[in-house]
Amino acid sequence: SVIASSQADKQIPQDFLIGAGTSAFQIEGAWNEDGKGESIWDTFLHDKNAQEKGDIACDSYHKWEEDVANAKALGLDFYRFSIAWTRILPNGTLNNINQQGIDYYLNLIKALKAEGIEPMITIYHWDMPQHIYELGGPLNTQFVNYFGDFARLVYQNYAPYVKYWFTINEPTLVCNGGYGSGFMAPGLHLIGDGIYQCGYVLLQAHARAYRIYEEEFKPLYHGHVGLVINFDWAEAATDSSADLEAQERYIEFELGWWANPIFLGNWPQIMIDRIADRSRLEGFARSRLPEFTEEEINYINGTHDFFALNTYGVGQVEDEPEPEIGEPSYVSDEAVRSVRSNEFYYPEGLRTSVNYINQKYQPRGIIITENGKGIRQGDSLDDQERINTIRDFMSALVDAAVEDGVNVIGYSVWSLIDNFEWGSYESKFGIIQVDFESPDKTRTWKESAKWYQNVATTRILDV
Ligand code: GBH
Repeated sequence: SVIASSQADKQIPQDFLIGAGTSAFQIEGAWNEDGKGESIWDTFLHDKNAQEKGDIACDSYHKWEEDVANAKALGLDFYRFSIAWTRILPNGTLNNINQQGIDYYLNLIKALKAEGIEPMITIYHWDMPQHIYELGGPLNTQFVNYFGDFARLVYQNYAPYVKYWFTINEPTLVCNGGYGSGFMAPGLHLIGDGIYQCGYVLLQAHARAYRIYEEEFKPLYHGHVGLVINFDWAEAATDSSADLEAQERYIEFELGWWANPIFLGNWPQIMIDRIADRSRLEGFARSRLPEFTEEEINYINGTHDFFALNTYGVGQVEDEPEPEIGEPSYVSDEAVRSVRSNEFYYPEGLRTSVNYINQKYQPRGIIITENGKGIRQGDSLDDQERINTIRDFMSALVDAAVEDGVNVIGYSVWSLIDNFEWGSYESKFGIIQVDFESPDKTRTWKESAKWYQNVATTRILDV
């Protein structure tokens, strides 16, 4: 406001980067144009003849210049987007390189740089080539080679322009969503074992992409590489020892599953022990959680230049009495109950979360790569609820940076524009509205976009 800023206003540190994110499958459309191959998300939605597909989405394949113009007008420091593997390698392998796909991202990157916006690239945001899936996807350790080849090609083309690289977005969603509970592509239900094999391979794939950059590109370009982990902090429902232990299991199964091998060297002992014990009681010959060799541990350990966190809320957990031996499942291995309460809105929990991560993993820096608000019904241009969420989480993050001295690299809102929310267009996350009914997918700023622009340009948070 024009009136002097209130005492509660928070100054955002000068080196704290402010950005917005999207992913290829969620915005690009053009699913079969200019030589693009099929991904598991194309086939998953086509096969079940889904009503809402990603074939056109926001049509950003054609409208990317408008997206860049919006990012510029918002005053963003960076824009995080992903590369569609099938656009540059139609069958996922190096024997068929699609120059038109390479050029698409090169144009996007150069346009961003020309506007002074830092491009940040997610190498893999879930749209696996169908062919790679048919070869076993992340259930086959060959995936590590294919992913490494793809990552190297991406670096070869874009490394001169890009300083922040994310190898894989949210391995939990890849493995649990795609191979565990199966609500995401490729829709397999292997929640007792496939989910862990997927994790075993993805961690090695991430490490391969990290090591390739470290050895072949870092000496020249000095960029930063890391994995993106999604994790919502949760408080224990009570301070009973049972609930506190449940909180610990929750943290280890959700966060430690990925962060421990990368930052500390192996999976959390509690995961190793619980899955081994339950596997034995279930009659398995060995633990459903694969065992890393010494060599694999050393290869994965240390593959981080920062900690990238996607976070959408703060929850509450309580003890789940030891589940009976029956169907093997990640859910019973974890044995945690989420307390569902609409009254529990506790964005300050992000400050706790970031401090916890900082102390335990000692990353070189922490970046929030995604945070935002999904609104299903009634999302309008007047989206005060979204503004409140973004403001409160940013405020907790700024506190962690300024009050607690955590090295926070920045914050990215999800999402720059409304997009395909992995199954439907119902849940909106954009600060910019997309009219999916209109042939040209008209973009219109919501109130949250105006608010975010103000934050990005004044660097003051009006809490
Ligand atoms: C991320 O998934 C993905 O990286 C991204 O592609 C996706 O679009 C985004 O989150 C939003 O879902 O704000 O209360 O509605 C993480 C899994 C599941 C997290 C749905 C957010 C909704 C929380 N997401 N959840 S709410």
